[in-house]
Amino acid sequence: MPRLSMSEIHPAAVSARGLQLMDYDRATISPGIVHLGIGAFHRAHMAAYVDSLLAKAPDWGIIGASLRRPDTRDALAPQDFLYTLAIRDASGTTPRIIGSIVDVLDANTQRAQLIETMADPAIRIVSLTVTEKGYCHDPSTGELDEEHPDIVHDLAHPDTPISAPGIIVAALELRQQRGLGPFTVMSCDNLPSNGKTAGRIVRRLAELRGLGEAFTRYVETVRFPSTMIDRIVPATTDADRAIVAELTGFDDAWPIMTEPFTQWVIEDDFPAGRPPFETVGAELVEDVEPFELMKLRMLNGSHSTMAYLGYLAGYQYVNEAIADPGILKLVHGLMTEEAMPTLPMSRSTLEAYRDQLLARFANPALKHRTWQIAMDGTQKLPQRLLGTIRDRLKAAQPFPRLALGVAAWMRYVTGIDEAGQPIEVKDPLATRLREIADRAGRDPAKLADGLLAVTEVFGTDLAQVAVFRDTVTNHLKSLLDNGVKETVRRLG
Ligand code: CS2
Repeated sequence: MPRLSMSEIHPAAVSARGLQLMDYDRATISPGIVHLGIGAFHRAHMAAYVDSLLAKAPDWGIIGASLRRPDTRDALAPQDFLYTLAIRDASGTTPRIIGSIVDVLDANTQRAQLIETMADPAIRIVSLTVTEKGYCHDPSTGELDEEHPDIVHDLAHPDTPISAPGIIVAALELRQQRGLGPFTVMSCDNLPSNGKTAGRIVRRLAELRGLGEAFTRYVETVRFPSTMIDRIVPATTDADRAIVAELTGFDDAWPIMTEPFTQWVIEDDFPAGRPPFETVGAELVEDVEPFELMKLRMLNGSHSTMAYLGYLAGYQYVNEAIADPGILKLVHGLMTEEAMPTLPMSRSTLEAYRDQLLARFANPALKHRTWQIAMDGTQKLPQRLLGTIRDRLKAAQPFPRLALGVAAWMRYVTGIDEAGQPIEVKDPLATRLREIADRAGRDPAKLADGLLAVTEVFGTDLAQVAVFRDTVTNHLKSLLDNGVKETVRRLG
């Protein structure tokens, strides 16, 4: 089977197989965007939008960069950076070849080239999907974590930065020295006010660099539009590779599997210019916050809750968890009774959004692992569950289902599932969580108190709120004594 690449694509043969191909001449594409964090999500989302607009705007190709591992570059380089996006639901799989990524750099071995590329006048946008932890911030406050090992490194070695904020600051420094205007920084991560958060972190790091007034003023002119990004993208497996090969007739080292749904809401604030995103389905708005809040609290809040409960109960995939009537009822209630009243949208908009989410979670073709979503809980809980809980507390309203989501995370980080099997808990704070869990054993009050003292997650306020602590502790006791299914059933 031929390896996917430009020379192997013969349009007639390809379209006979129902394979959707790019509608532009790839030789005419030049880069306008550097994207940090070229993982599966970006390749299913922004890269697909950009692919749809390159015929009209060929100077917005993407140069991707991996900050941690060279695996994406190694997989895509032999295939001219082309890859298959396979869109899946119960009715089947639709493959599409994406060509918007024109190069991928591996930051570890091509650091100087990456920073130099970002300082190229043709680059007008630097976008990011580096996950929550890539911002090196305190998730509960959203401020730069100045003690973060990557930040400490970048301050000591400013010319060889390893963090995303460090790389951005280094590139801005070069642009300023060369008399070039700044690029626009567009965060596409699931953080609250992701643009504002990115801006705060980059400005603080620039300040810590102590490069003087002129540089501080330059960095103040950088724009950081917020975005709400949405598409469910499970990690690719070997079984997926085989499905894609069968469908397309190509050997693709790294296809991406996703769902039909996609959404992108962007704050229109790009002084250095932007591609015509609005012509390919993105919504350009003045204020993205209401959309972001809706998505984080309803989609991601449900996702994390289902991930912890579902994993513990033995459900490998989200669609299996949501097929459990108890979990479905819980997630429906979490959205309707607890999250929706905290959101500024109309009731009918929120109900339609909820119903669409429940259908998306049930997509049987996606194979989205609960373990994947369970990852990095300390970085996710604040914006997915705790912000909603704070609003419920302020309004003197109950939050039993949100509290169960928090308790399920606590139960999950003990590292043993309900069948007594070890859980591979992936989290930047995993070691600390492990120590707290080991010290507490199966004592729910000790475990809850120990974890509530992790201020990066809970801030300094929540542990002091008796009703919050008690609700979480009671749920945790029930999870430990009775298991997930019984606890969910009792909640009704
Ligand atoms: C998920 C998200 O892995 C996770 O934590 O909740 O990646 C989710 O699939 C996306 O935000 C959907 O847009």
